[in-house]
Formats: sequence, structure tokens, C-alpha cells
Amino acid sequence: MFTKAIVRRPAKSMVEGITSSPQLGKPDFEKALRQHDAYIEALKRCGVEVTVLPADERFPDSCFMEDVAVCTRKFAIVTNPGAASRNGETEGIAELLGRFYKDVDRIATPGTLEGGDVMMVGDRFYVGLSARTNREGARQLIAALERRGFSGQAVELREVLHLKTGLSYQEEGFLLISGEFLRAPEFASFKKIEVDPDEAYAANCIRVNDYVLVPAGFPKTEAKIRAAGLKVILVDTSEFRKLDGGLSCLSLRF
Ligand code: CIR
Repeated sequence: MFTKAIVRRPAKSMVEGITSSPQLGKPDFEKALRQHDAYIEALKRCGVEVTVLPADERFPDSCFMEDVAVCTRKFAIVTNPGAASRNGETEGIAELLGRFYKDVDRIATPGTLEGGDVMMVGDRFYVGLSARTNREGARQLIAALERRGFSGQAVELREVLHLKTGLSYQEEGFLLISGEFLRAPEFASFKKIEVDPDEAYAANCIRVNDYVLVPAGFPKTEAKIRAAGLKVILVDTSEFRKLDGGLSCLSLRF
């Protein structure tokens, strides 16, 4: 059960954000703001109280709040983003999380880690080894989890930006899964909801209490999620997609 979420408003500088999909064009800032409003409303509809942080123009990607921390039911940990232009986004995050948690840890250099690489499945955590999260960062996170009675394992990834770009856990055993992860032995025992390659972006959905937030415009994936008996709220994220950002990236949920 999630009771809280933290989001950061998009900055005008988001048009300079990191992207591997320049062919989608630059994000439209005004439209991104309206989509962000709708995202916050969707989280509220799921029953969470949303803390909205002001935009930080220094960091074009700072609306992708998920990457600066990992929040669990016992503790939170501030990450150490592997993208140089994003590393400073962690400034002030320990103090912010201290308002909600007694126990706030951190990932330290030479470890790098971004929250998009961390998937929580109950008390087990999967940590993607990506261009942003290195082995040392994953090792530190898993050690921090184990000290608090959780467990974790590292997962190699090759094709996608973050682990949760390619898969996302929807509770009740359901795993939305695409591309390189379909045949990965780590995920063999889940009830897989397979995302077709032409809808790969929709592999990043978020389960928030009774609902699954699903990006608008991916009808096959939406239908499969509904067919699994899950309740859907559609949220348009077209402007964030232009920066490789999905639904999970836009918030911390705990
Ligand atoms: C970046 O490349 O860091 C941003 N443009 C997108 C971050 C997406 N975050 C996520 O998948 N958790």
C-alpha cells in the first residue's frame, strides 16, 4: 500500500534533457506541464498524498524524480546518478526524505545507481546493471537492503536505458515485460504480460494501490493489462517519452 508520492515539476530547461530518441522531437514544455498535472491527479486518485517539489532549472532531467532515491517500506536511500548532468539532482534529497523516514542511507562514489534501475517485488529487489548503475552501486544497494532484512539481485541489461524501461512489476505476480527480458531466467516464475516490440514504451507502467497507471496510446498493452483483471488509469506522457522518461520515472512512491 502506497500512501505518499513525491514529484518534481518539469523545468523549462527540459528541452535540453538527455534523450536517445531525438527523432521524437523536443518536448513541448506547456504540454508537459499539463501532462504532469494529470499525472499528479492520477496518483491522487490512487489514494496517495503527493508532495510537489518546484522545478529546478539547473537540471533539465530533474522531473524524473525516481532516479534520485530508492524508497522502501523500512528505509530510503539517496542514489548517485551515473549521468554526469544529473548527479547534482540528489542535492537536498536526504533532507527531504528525512521528513518521511528515520533511516536514510546513500550510495557513495565510486558506486553509481539510478532509481529507474531498481524494481521492488515485495521484499526482493532487482537491480539493473546499466550505463547509469554500475556493479559497485548495485553492490552497495544490495548490502544496504540486506542489512534491513530485504534481499536483492543484480540483473544485466544491454538494450534499454534502465531496468524498468523494459519491465515493471504490477503486484499479484504480474510482470509487464518486453524485449531482452522475455527470456531472462530471473523472471521465469512471474505471470508475464508480454509487451509487443511496437509498444515497448508501455512496459513501464506503475501499480499504485488499486490501479495500474498505463501510458496513453498503447492499446494492445492496455487491453492485456485489463484482461489480467487489473484496473487501468491512462496517463498521457508523450512529452516525457521524448526524453526516454516513463510513468515510473516521474515519481517516488512509498
Ligand atoms: C535520462 O536520460 O536520465 C532522462 N532523460 C530520462 C530518465 C528516465 N528515468 C527512468 O527511467 N527512471
